[in-house]
Amino acid sequence: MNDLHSANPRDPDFISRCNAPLRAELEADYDTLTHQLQRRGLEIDPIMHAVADFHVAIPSWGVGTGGTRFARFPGPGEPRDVFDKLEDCAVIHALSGATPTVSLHLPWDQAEPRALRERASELGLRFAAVNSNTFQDQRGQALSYKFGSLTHTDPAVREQAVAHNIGCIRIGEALGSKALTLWIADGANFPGQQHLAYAFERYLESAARIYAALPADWQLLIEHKMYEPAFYATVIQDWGSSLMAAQSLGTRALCLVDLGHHAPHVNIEMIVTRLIRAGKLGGFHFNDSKYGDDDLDAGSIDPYRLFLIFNELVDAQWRRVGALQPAHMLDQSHNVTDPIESLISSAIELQRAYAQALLVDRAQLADCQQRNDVLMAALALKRAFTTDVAPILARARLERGAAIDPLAAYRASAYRKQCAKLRPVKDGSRSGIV
Ligand code: LRH
Ligand code: MN
Repeated sequence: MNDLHSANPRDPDFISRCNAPLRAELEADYDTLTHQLQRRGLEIDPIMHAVADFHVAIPSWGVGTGGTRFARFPGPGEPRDVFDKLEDCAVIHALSGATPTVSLHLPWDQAEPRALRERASELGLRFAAVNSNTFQDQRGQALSYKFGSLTHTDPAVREQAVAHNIGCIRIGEALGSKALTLWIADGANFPGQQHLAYAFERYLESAARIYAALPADWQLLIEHKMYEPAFYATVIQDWGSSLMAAQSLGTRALCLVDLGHHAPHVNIEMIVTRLIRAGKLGGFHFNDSKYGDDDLDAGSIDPYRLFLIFNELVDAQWRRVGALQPAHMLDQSHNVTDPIESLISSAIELQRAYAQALLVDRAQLADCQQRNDVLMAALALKRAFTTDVAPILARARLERGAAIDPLAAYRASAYRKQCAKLRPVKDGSRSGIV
């Protein structure tokens, strides 16, 4: 691989040069798995094609090094603006074959929409949901969001927040997005600080005005979060509040599940099943966590939980639950890894969980559940989860013209070193998530 140093990782020739020495081994492994699955009555190719069709959106705010309130340690070759971010997103997609869309955050990614759209299409990218931001005060902003935004007691602040969200929709329209993700930090740090019922009514009133501004083919994705930055009560604190809001707003208001926005040990796959039944599962922000909203790499802490979520999605497909097309997005903060490497491997971890969920023998599982054969029912899931589907994932990438070993190809290209030369270190903020 030595002659491959400082190559353009998006160059199809570079990728096929990286793949060449790996193809024979992949074919052999794929063949072995083909026979293993045939013995289980499973055809491998339809699963591989389903995995190849699985896509997840990249959060623009995830390609720069993330941080915490304590510190942020920027790495070399940090993206300087949204155009650098798009460049990096295109590298992730070229090597993984699984991330053709980018979810922008406004105003962090503010730029001329036509230029953004043109650059994105040059890079083979499209735009997923846009994210509004009324959890920070921007320079020159008239009214502060210190005590809330869409639920603030001052109608002028609510008006400002509604206008910002409508502005995001208009920019999103120009970019070709089809959804607005609405996460607000509104809440309280002290019992008594906020009227819990009235705050929710103010949310519904403000959100209804945002919903009314949605183009006919757009969705509003409501993102709940248990706590942070509010540490006593958050207005849209849980899936119940989110579902109540979505049901009151209208058919195109749906619920977005950020895996890190729940208390430890909460059964998120159960929440997913309930939202599917309500016809309100709009999408995911995939990540992983051990304690709070840690925004760690998807599948890095609890891959079985990720598998169980995809198991519910595949089960719903198997039960022919109609119109189930949740928007899959990653939402992570990469504080100690190269964000591009973390996003490539996280997209692959989602494909892994999906592939394993497609291996579950659902007829056998249903039979065990019906006969209360508890252990065999549990093992029906474990058998799928413990199947090494790596040949399916690599083959799906190859089918997509991507890299059999994307991380090795990324490192062989020395893209980060190239960025370090091209992108002078800007005096990054010493704390904060972006
Ligand atoms: C809130 C959140 C939300 C984004 C932000 C960057 O914790 O998950 O989705 O707006 O992270
Ligand atoms: Mn999120």
